[in-house]
This record gives sequence, structure tokens and C-alpha cells, in this order.
Amino acid sequence: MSILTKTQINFRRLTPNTAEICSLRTLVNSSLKIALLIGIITLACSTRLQAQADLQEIVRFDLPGNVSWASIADTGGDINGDGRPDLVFGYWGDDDPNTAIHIYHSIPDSNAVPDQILPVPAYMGGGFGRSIAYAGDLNGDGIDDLVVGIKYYGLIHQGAIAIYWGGETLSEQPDVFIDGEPFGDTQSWDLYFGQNLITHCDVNGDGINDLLVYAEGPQWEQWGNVYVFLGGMPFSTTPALQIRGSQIYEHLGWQMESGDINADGYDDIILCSSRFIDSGTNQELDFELKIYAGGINLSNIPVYDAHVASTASGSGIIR
Ligand SMILES: [Ca+2]
Ligand SMILES: [Ca+2]
Ligand SMILES: [Ca+2]
Ligand SMILES: [Ca+2]
Repeated sequence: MSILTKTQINFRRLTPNTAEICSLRTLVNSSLKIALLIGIITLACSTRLQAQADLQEIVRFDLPGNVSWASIADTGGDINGDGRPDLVFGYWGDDDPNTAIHIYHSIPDSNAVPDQILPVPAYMGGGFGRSIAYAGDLNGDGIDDLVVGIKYYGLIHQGAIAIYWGGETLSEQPDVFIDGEPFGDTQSWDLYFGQNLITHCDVNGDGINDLLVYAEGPQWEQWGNVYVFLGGMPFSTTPALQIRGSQIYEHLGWQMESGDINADGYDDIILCSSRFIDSGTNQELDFELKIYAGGINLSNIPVYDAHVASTASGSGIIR
């Protein structure tokens, strides 16, 4: 599905009742024209989405009473196939980590009421909805699909993802469920498979969107892993490619994006790593940018690898 404009928004809590959208970026025409921080939007103490003076308020969303966190990502998807982009929020609260997914089939004029509330299946475990993606058609039926990450799924918190095929009403049970347990190489303790997701890409150029999944773990090592699942029907739950960080604490893929940056018809995979270096006398965060070329034959060897920045002495720990 051709994607012209996408916006990714992440929420970060500021006070017990206030959250801030801490990053908002726009990807235009699948290129790397990323505009950082278009504006600041607050999720105010009334737990309503409000815009500050530099942004025009379009609509307010009344969140459930126990909700203090919300996530929205990868916007621009049309998961009911009516030709209009939809809004999907993952909500959760401190007392109830498993809240629900709220789906709005259009941007309402006021007092938004969700068209569907997707409940959390009992077996899902914690973290359902903290990452979502819905701007890609993964089974090739012409309707965008919804992917939900479950970061803390499983007794060892290996994580998992749930995929719901798009349509007028989504099934309350996932159409595809992928447990992260097999993907941790030697072990999957605290792998956090599904911590971040992207579906607005077509890395093998077959016209069907593909799925990128980030996992931070395993365990304390935090190499960072990105798994590429190729779209199609039936949907294969075996990744076509795994990209793994080359050293501990690298967090390779903690920020990821995709777009056809060399204009060869295949979306490429852009990963940022964030590695904490402690020499004893100095501490700093080291950032690298790695690009993996899309194509029929995918490779976990980057075509571009560059050190981009360092922050010294703990001046800016981003995570
Ligand atoms: Ca729609
Ligand atoms: Ca679909
Ligand atoms: Ca594809
Ligand atoms: Ca390319």
C-alpha cells in the first residue's frame, strides 16, 4: 500500500497525571525527510488529549478512568478499508497494565467514541498495546492490518506480537500470534520481543507490506534485535531476516525506520543503536546509524554504518 505521509507519536509521562508526546516525526513519501518535534502536545491532568497554543485542537479523547498512559504509532493506516485513515490507541494504567486497544474509524468532530474497543485476551500477559503498528497491509488483501506488541508476554518476559487482519470489525482474538520465545538465540529471558514495530515498509518489493519487530534483550545483555517478517497470505511466522547487535548494550534498533533511500524500489531498513559506555572515569552514550538494503535477498550486513554522536558523562540518557 502506498503510504504518502505517516506520523509517529510517543507519549511520556511527566507527572502522575500528565503526559507529553515526547517525539513526533513525519515521514514523507517514504524518504528520510524526518521532521522532528513538530510540536508539543500534552495529555493533560483531565486525561484528555489537548493541543497547546501552537497547534490547533481537532478533537479530544476521553480516556478510561484508570488509564494514565497511551501509545499511538505508525498513523495513517486504514484498517477498515473505507478509504479514510483511522486512529488506534493503546491505553493502559498503573493499576491495570492490560487495558485495551481503542479504534476510531475516522477523526471525529468532538467527544470521540471508539468504533471498536479491542479487549486484551486473558493469556496475553503484561504490556499489551504499548507498541502498535497499523499502517501496512501484511496479508495483501488491500486493507491495512493491526499489529500489537506484548512486551512482557510469557513467564520469562520473552514478549510476543498479535496480528489482527483489517476489516470493518476486527476479531477479538488475534489472527496471527507470534511468541518471541524461539527468537532469543541462546535464551530469551527478558527478550521483550515486540517492544517496537513497523509495518509501513516493503523491503522485498513484492507489493505487500512487511513487518519489522524490535526486541531489546535478551536479559541484561541488551544487544538489540530486529526481525523481518515478510507479508503474504498465509503469513509466515518465521522471520526472513534477523539483525542482531554486535555487542552487549548496543540496543540495535531501539529506533528504527524504513524507506527507499536509494530509490531502487525496495524499502531499506534504518536502525539506530544506543550503547552505554562506562570506562570507570567516564560514562557516555554512543550512537550509531546502520542501514540494511532492501531487496529480494536480504542481508544482516549493513551497507552503511556510521558513528553519529556521543553524549558524555551521563548528560543525556535517552532510554
Ligand atoms: Ca478507515
Ligand atoms: Ca490486510
Ligand atoms: Ca513485501
Ligand atoms: Ca532501497
